Amino acid sequence: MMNLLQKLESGERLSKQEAFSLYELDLFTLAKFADKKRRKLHGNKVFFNVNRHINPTNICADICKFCAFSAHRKNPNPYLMSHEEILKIVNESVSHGVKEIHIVSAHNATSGWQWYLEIFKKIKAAHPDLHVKAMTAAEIDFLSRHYGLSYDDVIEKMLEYGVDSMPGGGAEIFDEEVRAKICKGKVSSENWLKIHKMWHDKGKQSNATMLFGHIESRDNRIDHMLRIRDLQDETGGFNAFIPLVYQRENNYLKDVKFLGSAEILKTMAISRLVLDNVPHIKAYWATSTLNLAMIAQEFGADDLDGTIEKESIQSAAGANSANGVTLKTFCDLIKTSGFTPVERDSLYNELKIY
Ligand code: V47
Repeated sequence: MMNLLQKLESGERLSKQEAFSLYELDLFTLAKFADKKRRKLHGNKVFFNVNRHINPTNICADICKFCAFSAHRKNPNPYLMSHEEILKIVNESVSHGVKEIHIVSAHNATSGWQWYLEIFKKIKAAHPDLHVKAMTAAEIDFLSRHYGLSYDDVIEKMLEYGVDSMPGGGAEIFDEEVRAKICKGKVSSENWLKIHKMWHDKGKQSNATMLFGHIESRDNRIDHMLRIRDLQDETGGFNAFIPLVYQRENNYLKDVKFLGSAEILKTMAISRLVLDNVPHIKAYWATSTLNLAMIAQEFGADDLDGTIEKESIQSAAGANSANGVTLKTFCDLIKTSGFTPVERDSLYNELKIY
């Protein structure tokens, strides 16, 4: 333990063994070192962007037990947006200042791959400067398997049609045993990492998520972070790591206890300490609540995601995020917490300091 504390003090890289012992430290020791690291990287800044989430279909060929978004027995409300509907939302969003569109869909086996990909070309034709963050590795894997395309075919089409960066969804928990229990049949951990590597190798950036607070162990979380750290050493393509707090309503994962706030904050701090090569740790307020996401800024996180405007995945499972948050609320909260609000673009270039 002494050696671990010394390493945390000096800011040196933690060995895998040391990473696995971090949860044994108390919250405030972890906070002290995570905050030190966060301040060294980002000072007093809290980053956010002005974005809009769109989830164009909830019809899904997969059955992830944690998911309340896809149309199923507990959510018998299938929908598939037309490109016109999607464009209308994009146009409205851009007209009031949205700079990033974040598009994530379920795995629709009847819409055709063209429906998934051609929308990006239409969005870019109308708004060449709008950042399109779209297509999780899970969607790429689904299109590849279902429509007989290689990963490279899908990725090349994403590039051709105007996807700027990839979101971090679909990672869940990499441990294969847990994965088989919560989302059997979905993209494997190995392929999730392979797809992000392929994307990074094209000179593009992405994020990485981790869904926690369900049936996984603390060791599973550390293992997840270390797999991200290894890939990041190779490619350097991840912008942000996003620990997503599991929401428990309207789904098929039974007997899951509420995760305490201290455990959430410990996990944020540990993410900052283990992922020494990932620039940003995002406290995604839609899953942690806005207040805890703000407190997480003192425990290693430096980002809140964005204003979102409309959110369908986490809110379906009980989160209070359906209608986003205003820019003013963000700025007020960040300032009253003693931080500096920094509006960023999707690749973390600073746009405005409030
Ligand atoms: O991968 C599904 C998660 C993710 C639940 O890259 C749930 O900037 C909690 O990846 N409780 C999609 N989470 C959202 C996502 C994301 C969000 C914000 C920013 C970025 C980014 C990416 O939603 C899925 C899954 O892990 N999810 N169900 C649930 N019950």
